[in-house]
Amino acid sequence: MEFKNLLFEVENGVATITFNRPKALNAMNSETMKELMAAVTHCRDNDSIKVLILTGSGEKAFVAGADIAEMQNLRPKEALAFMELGNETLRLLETLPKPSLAAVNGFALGGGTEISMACDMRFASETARFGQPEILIGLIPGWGGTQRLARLVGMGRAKELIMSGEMIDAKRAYEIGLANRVFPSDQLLAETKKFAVKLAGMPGFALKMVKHAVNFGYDLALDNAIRLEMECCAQCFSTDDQKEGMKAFLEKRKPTFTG
Ligand code: CO8
Repeated sequence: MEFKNLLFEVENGVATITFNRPKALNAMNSETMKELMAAVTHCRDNDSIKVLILTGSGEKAFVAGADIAEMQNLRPKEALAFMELGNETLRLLETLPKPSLAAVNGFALGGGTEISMACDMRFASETARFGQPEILIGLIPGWGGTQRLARLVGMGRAKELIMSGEMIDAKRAYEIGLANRVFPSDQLLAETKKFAVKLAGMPGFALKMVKHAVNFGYDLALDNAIRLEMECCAQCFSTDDQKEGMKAFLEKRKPTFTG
């Protein structure tokens, strides 16, 4: 797929979307957000793509937020339309029925942290910086930051970050559960791809069920959430991969999953 502000490649069942506006530190304007929606839709609809990685081009930034130049003169109604575009895209990403990994290679600020939080996991370089600095320009997060950050790191830490606008480094992000893993900068993409290829070889339907149960169970009452988990687990028993996985275990050999 060809885009103006994104690079897109697929290798070994892993699609990599690279935000590519390095002069603006990969800030998200509406054009880039529309391209992201098209790229994620393609990943959803293409069975040969098993896992998605999002990263940023250049040394410095994953995504330094929504494009402030584009936003500065918006009226509330226009701002709302930009928020709806962003949130529709991030919800599509969050509910993608396959795993998604953010390889955070530098600044992930405002909309950048928000995009990373719509992914299933965040792998960070040692030079990564996370933050929700909207307050410093008279705003609050608008692409789900108040909600996803609180769910990931707890309300107190989310309010601390959002109210102060302070950035945190990769080490702190790891400590509070925002980053899953931290790597030296020159190893980030290779390590993320290695992990993605590992997931690409796993039983795809079971991965889809993991994601569905965690995402949609999270906001349910515990009894209903456990019922949802049971239904997801039961459905795995209708797959070839479950038969193969258990047969291989009993025959003491490695399984060959077909997805
Ligand atoms: N938007 C537009 N341009 C940007 C952005 C951005 N978010 N971030 C950086 N740039 C541009 C700079 O303007 C500069 O351009 P130029 O070279 O033409 O002057 C270039 O990128 C390089 O940036 P700096 O010179 O500032 O680089 P530094 O190394 O000095 O600083 C920082 C790097 C700290 C990342 C700094 O650029 C910065 O603070 N950027 C803004 C971060 C920010 O506030 N992000 C949040 C934006 S708001 C948001 O994301 C809300 C999302 C949802 C709301 C939707 C509402 C409608």
